[in-house]
Amino acid sequence: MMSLPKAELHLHIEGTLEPELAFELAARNGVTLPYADTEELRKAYQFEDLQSFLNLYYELMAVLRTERDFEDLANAYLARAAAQGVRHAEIFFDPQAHLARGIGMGTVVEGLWRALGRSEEQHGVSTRLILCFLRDQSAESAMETLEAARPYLDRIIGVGLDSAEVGHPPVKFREVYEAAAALGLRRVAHAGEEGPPEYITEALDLLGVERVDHGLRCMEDPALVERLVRERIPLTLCPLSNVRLRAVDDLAGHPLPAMLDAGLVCTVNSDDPAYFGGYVGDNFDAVGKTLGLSQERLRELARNSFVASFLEDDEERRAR
Ligand code: ES4
Ligand code: ZN
Repeated sequence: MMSLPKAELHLHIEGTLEPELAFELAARNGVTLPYADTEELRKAYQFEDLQSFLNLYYELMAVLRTERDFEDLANAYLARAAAQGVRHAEIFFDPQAHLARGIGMGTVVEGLWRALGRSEEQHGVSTRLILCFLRDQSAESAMETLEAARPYLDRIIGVGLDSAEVGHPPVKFREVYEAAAALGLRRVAHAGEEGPPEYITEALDLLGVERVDHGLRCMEDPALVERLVRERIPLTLCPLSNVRLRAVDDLAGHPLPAMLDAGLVCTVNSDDPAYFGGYVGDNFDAVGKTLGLSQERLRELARNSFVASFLEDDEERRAR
């Protein structure tokens, strides 16, 4: 399923930082990592839950310092994505994690843009950027971040919400999502990864999201499933992420087949591929093999990824 044309809609660019590149950037920037080498670092990729992953994810960001670093990061992702059949990528980034380290919004966006701006030509992958707010930081900090992004909004299609979910319900970010909507930004949010189904409902009703990232736990609430089907709200699922962060016991027990049978608009994505053992084609292969999905089902997932994207109809036709 590597060659099947697909769009990737749930991808954290900081989560594409492979150990080799992390060490290369550390050396280039004079940053010391608390791991001897890539092998020792890889051994730290055993996660208990979302938070244990986030701790390492934020720690390794220390190596990302210059525009060139962000460019190299994005370029490496786009090359790997292209090799797995990705034709279009809507890419999350976490500016607050960089602003907190003294790295400006301009460094992050301009750096990513150096790679994204030539991606269609170089890799055959069209791109969009989605700015994510860290939900475990304050609503005020999110509003300041949106303000800091104002000069770059021509390069940002929408906003998202990520990081530690439980205890940080969508309602906390109602005002900043209203402000984002007033600026013409599209809206998505992580909900129902570790958090309860109520967070999915809140993200729809209070934040006005058009897509739900993960949304896995909707399956606990049949009325919510019915609503998501009726309103054709796409879910951006990340099967290998769910296994590694223990949102499911194992891949064989992943609810994706039941979700497709229920009529949900599901897409398959990689989330943080450097950490979770696979890029998006690997996720397709894994669900195809382990969940026994038919070719028709896999094609449906790929088709959904374009329908659920923020591409205009004519761009969508050209991409798939
Ligand atoms: C994330 Cl898997 C996941 N969930 C929530 N926030 C995140 N940030 C990066 N990866
Ligand atoms: Zn995610």
